[in-house]
Amino acid sequence: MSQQKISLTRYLVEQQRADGHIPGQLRLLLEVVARACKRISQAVNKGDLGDVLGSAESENVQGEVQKKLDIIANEVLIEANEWGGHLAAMASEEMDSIYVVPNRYPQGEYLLLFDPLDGSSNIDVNVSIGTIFSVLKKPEGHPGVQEADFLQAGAKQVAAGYCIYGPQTTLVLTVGDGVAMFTLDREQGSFVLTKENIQIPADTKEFAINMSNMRHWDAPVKRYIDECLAGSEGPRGKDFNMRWIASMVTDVHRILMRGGIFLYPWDKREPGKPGKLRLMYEANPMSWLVEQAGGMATNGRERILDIEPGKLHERVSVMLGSKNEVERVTRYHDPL
Ligand code: P6P
Repeated sequence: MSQQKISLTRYLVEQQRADGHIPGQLRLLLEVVARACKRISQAVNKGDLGDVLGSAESENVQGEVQKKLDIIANEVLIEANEWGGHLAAMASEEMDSIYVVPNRYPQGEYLLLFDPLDGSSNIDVNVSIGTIFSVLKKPEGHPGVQEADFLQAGAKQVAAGYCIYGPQTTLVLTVGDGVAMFTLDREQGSFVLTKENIQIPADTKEFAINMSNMRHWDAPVKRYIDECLAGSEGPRGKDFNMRWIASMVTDVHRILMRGGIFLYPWDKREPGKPGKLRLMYEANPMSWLVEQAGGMATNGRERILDIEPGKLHERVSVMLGSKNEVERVTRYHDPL
């Protein structure tokens, strides 16, 4: 008999049953996010056949030109999540401030943060992109919700994941009990468990970094990459391969599937910024997934999940993936 397909709902119910690992409201939240990702996948897959490509002629809080699909994905996530009663508020890369659930709906105990469509520079050239999401609990002890309630270290997340819109539409998720992957079965219209307990190999021969920024890097990152480039004749004694898709969700997915190290370090192009990537809804969810899969994630000096955020759209330097490689590049930043 063919192996029984386990749906996302069944997986979450069984996790919930296992000593109440997932409270009912969190399970509902994750199912709603998954349904929203299915809708985003449909919009992404339209391409030129739908009025979804190209620029929206607007900028987001980061000062980046928004693609039409950035805005569509953001709206899909807001509309899907605002009425269910599981959320108090949402935060998005595409919105300057938090979105508080309107009074016409019940407010819940969770906070949802997301990059609705990461890697959007790839949309118009048909390269994989994705949605990244992070879930926190709203702090107790005061009525209502404000931006400060979101400013929690990544170690406080209760769920994190992404959905990658590529050759397959795949949802990757952790609730603190390992990393599971669900592939969208378009005939059934549901996500089906296809991998669980994903583990990142501790060693790798593959690094991901935007090499065009090399002259702007700090010395420890330059040393690490130079040693990789020196290959088997150099101090590492082995040859390395390089990948850079310019879509964090896709580069991280590859690392979860076969190992590797992803780096987007601080560089001197904008010395006042700690890095390009955002802490709350890119680095934190990806770092938790990587740690749950046996990998490591630092900003070169400290564990990303320990960073106490000062503002919602805070940026951070990111080095994550195969544990032994991240340990090495982190050690180069702080020689004993
Ligand atoms: P660059 C996409 O815009 C993103 O935020 C990440 O998904 C990706 O890793 C990075 O920026 C790519 O940046 O400077 O190489 O275009």
